[in-house]
Amino acid sequence: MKLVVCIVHNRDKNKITDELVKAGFKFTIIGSTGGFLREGNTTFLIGVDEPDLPTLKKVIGQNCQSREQLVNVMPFEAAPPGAFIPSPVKVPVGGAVVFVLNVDQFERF
Ligand code: 2BA
Repeated sequence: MKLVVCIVHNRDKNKITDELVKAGFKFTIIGSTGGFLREGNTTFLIGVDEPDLPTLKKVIGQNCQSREQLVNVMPFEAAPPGAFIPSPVKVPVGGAVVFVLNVDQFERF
């Protein structure tokens, strides 16, 4: 068994949730915050049998979009008075960041 940790943009949360349920996957949704943008994103924990992994990756890949977002590199409030404030830069955000971990044991009591 594998544990898939999948981080997506909040905008893709509902679509991915619907499609995962439709495809019969079991999962937990955690509200999370990206360390760089410090915006809310969504983390899925999905326990999956190894043969189902390719299907899962397909469902994730087909239901989250990569997009560009403008961000200020230095938060305005963190800049000292009179400091040069860099103009916003574009960073690619999403579609999904996926980690696949081995599961030593899975028990249900
Ligand atoms: P954030 O940390 O808020 O990052 C949002 C996007 O900002 C990233 O998209 C990336 O395009 C850009 N970015 C992140 N760190 C950067 C940096 N140091 N310099 C320049 N640009 C940077 P994604 O790579 O698609 O990541 C989306 C979210 O997935 C991240 O939100 C974070 O919550 C999570 N994530 C990504 N890589 C991770 C990792 N290695 N470990 C844990 N979480 C990760």
